[in-house]
Amino acid sequence: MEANQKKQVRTQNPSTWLMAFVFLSSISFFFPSASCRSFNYKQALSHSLLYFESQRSGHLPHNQRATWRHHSGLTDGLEQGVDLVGGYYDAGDNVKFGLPMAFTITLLSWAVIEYGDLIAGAGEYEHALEAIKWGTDYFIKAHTHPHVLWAQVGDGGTDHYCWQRPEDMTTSRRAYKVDANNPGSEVAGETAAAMAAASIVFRRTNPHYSHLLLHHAQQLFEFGDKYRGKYDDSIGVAKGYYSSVSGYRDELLWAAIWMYKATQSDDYLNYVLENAYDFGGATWAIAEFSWDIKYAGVQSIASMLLMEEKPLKNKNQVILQQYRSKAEHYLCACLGENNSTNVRLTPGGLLYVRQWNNMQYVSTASFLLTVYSDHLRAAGQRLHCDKGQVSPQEILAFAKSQVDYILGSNPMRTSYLVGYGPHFPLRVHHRGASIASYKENKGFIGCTQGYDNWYGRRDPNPNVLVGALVGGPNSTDGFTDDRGNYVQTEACTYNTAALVGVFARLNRAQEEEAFSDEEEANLAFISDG
Ligand SMILES: *[C@@H]1O[C@H](CO)[C@@H](O)[C@H](O)[C@H]1NC(C)=O
Ligand SMILES: *[C@@H]1O[C@H](CO)[C@@H](O)[C@H](O)[C@H]1NC(C)=O
Ligand SMILES: CC(=O)N[C@H]1CO[C@H](CO)[C@@H](O)[C@@H]1O
Repeated sequence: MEANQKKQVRTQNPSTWLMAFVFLSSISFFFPSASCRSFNYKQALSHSLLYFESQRSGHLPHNQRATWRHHSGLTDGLEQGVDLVGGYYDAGDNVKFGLPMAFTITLLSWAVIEYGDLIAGAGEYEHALEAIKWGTDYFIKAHTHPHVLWAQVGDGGTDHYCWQRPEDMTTSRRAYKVDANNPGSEVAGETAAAMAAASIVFRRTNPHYSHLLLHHAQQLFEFGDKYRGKYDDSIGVAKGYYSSVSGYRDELLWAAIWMYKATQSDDYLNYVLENAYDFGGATWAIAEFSWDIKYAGVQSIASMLLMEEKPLKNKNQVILQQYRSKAEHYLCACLGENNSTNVRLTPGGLLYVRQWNNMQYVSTASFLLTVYSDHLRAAGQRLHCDKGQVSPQEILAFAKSQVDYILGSNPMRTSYLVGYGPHFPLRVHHRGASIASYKENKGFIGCTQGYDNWYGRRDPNPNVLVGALVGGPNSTDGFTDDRGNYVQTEACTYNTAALVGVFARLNRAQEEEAFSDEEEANLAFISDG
């Protein structure tokens, strides 16, 4: 059985995170030249969107492509008299955790906002929208009153006692909520951000739905802001799994900036500006962007507002500039271009923040770097780091180096995206994937029976969890493909969500490169002739 505290749990406060950065003067940053090995980013993109179907809870539709899965969690919320059927299991277990689920949907929506055309160009637009809507449909159900949000179904304690397919679950499906008396500003804020971002995504194709999402987002933001409190004080069972270490001030800024993007209403921008210092948005420089800590995301979006042509008041510019300096700290630290503190790299060149599910930080950093580089390019600007200026092309090249590592350009010569390439993890720590498909074996598999007959087997998982990004290697690029090694072999929805836009962007870059190579070849042919 797994350790009690499954997700990465930290006891440090933000100041020790800063101290925890490791200064590696010996590793000088280099920009990887075009790798001789070429990856199929289009296939990686398709795989990544398929993964969300494997994580679905609820009644599965006819067009379900992850065919080894079946309906599950059909009585979720029943005990509490609320319909909470649907949504996503977050990782290798069968709990529906509201905070990481919402962060996943915010990331997916952001990817579509930035790279929707490129995702469509790769033929994956409908799949991307379906992945988002599976989450937002659930959030609509879970938000039963302006000041009530159901933020978890099931609990890690009873869930981890069992190794069962979601289709067989006999664990507690009790639902937990936040409300005015038991506030939860992180989960209200993140769900508001997710719904606001998704409202932008659906604006053109489904205006009614978009409007509905925005309405929920407005109420949730107001709820999270008016009734302030840490969500894991109200939902104690979230502690030890998704404890909010950074508190809710980052989520409130994050929600407000997404509300601003969705509405263009100055009220929300003013919130971001007025709370810039009290909430740490313009002061914290933290080299981690995750389900817990959103500062780098807020700071990046604030910086992009400065790059737009829309005129801003001088006073606003000054505060946004503070946000921008912190965004740059994050980006430069990832690039190894800050003077004193940088994010560590493994000897093989992978960003390394911490042991447990390190890939989540790699994928979010790759996404922020990619988006930022494109906004810089559009504005004709460069990134200013202590060690010098970095061009948008160089930033994208670094993001590419991280993605190429993920897809197989690494010392283990394995892909960490399941189902991609000739070698990938075969024993992903995942209940459903590691037990025979319900479609093939409908016999009930009990709580401990799953441990006895399936968990400990050396065999590969019977179901390939295509598109899942696992926790990944350790600080020296080592990786052990063992189901019990959940620190490395468990995948989470937010790991993959951050890569969707990056795959689409790299696929476009590759197409452009192929096109210019072809042109060159044609020119050579003409001159030869
Ligand atoms: C960074 O370090 C270099 C070399 O020590 C120095 O010249 C430069 O002024 C420093 N930049 C900042 C912003 O501290
Ligand atoms: C990383 O993993 C490899 C192989 O599993 C192991 O040999 C190595 O000692 C590990 N490194 C660290 C720093 O734990
Ligand atoms: C450009 C930049 O933000 N540099 C940062 C480098 O790291 C130091 C120490 O953490 C920060 O104070 C700087 O702001």
